Amino acid sequence: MSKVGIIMGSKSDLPVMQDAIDILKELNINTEVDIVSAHRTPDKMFDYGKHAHERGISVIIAGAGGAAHLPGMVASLSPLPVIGVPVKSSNSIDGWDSVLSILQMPGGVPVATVALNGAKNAGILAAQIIGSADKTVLDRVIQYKEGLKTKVIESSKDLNN
Ligand code: RP5
Repeated sequence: MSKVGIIMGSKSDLPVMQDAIDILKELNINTEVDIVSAHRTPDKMFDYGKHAHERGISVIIAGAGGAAHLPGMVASLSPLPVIGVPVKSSNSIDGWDSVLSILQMPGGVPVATVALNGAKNAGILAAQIIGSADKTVLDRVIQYKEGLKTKVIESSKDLNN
């Protein structure tokens, strides 16, 4: 079964990245979570980027903050789709540094960048990528979206009660 690899530059990113772990658990998709720092463990990052696809990982979610080089560097090393999560970390000035470090990739090396701290959407996007080739996962995504619709309809009913 497909797995999503979730990596982050530091354990301090975990409170944000937990949203990706949680939504993928809810969608019943296996994850492999690790800390991989582009700057502090560059050899581990190279190894991860080169070999993740060989052990059943089909999408990578990479979160980092500040000078956030992890998603882009992993995208340069891996044939897998990489979803980048900009984190508003302690070394981030205002979040824009994290966003732009991940977003502005050169042609040929895409990183699908979600919103600042948008790890939940990264998880959903990873599920949708897997779901495009796996009917069981696609059905779970459809159900999840139905749930979103129901919640909005229910909350608007509450307004007039
Ligand atoms: C980045 O630096 C990490 O992804 C994290 O967002 C930020 C701060 O890391 P720590 O100093 O908290 O370990 O590389």
